[in-house]
Amino acid sequence: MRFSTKAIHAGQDPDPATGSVTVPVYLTSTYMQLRPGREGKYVYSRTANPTRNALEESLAALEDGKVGLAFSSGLAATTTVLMLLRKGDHVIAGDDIYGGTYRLFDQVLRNYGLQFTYVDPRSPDKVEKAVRKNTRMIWIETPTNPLMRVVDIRAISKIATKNHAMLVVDNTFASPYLQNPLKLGADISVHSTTKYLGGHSDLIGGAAITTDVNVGKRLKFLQNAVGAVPGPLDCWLVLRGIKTLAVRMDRHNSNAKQISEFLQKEPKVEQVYYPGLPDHPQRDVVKRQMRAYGGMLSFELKGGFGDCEKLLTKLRVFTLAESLGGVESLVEHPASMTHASIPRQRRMEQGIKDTLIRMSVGIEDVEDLLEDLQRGFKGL
Ligand code: P1T
Repeated sequence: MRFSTKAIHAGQDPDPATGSVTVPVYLTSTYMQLRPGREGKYVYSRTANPTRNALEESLAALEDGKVGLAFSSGLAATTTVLMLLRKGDHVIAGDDIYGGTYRLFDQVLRNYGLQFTYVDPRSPDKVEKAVRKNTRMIWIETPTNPLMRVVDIRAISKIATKNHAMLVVDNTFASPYLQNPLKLGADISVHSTTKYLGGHSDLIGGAAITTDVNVGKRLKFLQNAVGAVPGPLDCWLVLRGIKTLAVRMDRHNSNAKQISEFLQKEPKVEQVYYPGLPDHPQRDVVKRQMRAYGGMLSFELKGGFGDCEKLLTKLRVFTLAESLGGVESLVEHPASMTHASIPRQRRMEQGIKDTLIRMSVGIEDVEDLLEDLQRGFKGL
């Protein structure tokens, strides 16, 4: 089956009991057993739930993986994946990642004896040089949050394989419609399903998908043992979102492309970061590993923070809010919002300046978005 068909049908056969065309929401915590000690297919909803199972099958199909697992948030998926490691293990992580992921690594998991080195993964040499004897995992995002840098998944996967480390790719920004890390050599693809997969800014969820059955078994064990599972209603909402993922992404893509071109021409804009622009520095990698470019972009404003604040509060169709990947357009200020948990010095070194603005371009009529921006820039 091709992507759009899988998105509607994988894991979502009509309900055998009733013929219901959509997967029922199994709002139950526990299941009647016929005899003690002999477990039926379902026992307890932390371990398995039919609505969650449907979502997990769908996620596996979308990423061409063997095992898909759903979690209560993107960070819950990340935490559980990191629990594949042991005290003393070393992780090489990309230096431009979601602020919350950095906070989890640096302020939580480091206290449990995991070691982290941050490198710019656009340079495979730097990743290779950071490998230690105890390196067990390489963690990258691509495109990155918020600078839209692109990492060559295949090149990094070669380094991971050579050094017996797992490669994990946070595929949230691209979604499985635009990029499939497992096909490019990654071991695990992670998502915040809060974003494009859910698609309507109405839930918090996460996912981890792998082609490696043994890794999948261990992750399933951890999913139950750690317990960061989503409720059935949230699973159902993600499943419903997934059905329209392909059509939404096409529109996100075309709207973001037009907005990136508008911003490039706007005199108050210093620099636009969008993988769909011909002058994106990793254009060749983009072309190799992404089907299209998505709805996320960021840009540097000329002037100071005052101008940023003015613009962000003048927009009417774009909503000032964290998060991304929903049908509505959002705009935010990484330095004070999504990436505020990264120390300022470090943020500056990475290029997340106080004048950086990030947009999640929605699927509204692009003319309304462009008019909103024209109005916003007027008088800056
Ligand atoms: O919010 P949660 O569902 O826990 O997902 C965390 C997460 C993981 N990975 C990436 C690439 C993300 O962007 C996020 C969450 N990001 C935002 C809330 C944001 O506005 O960037």
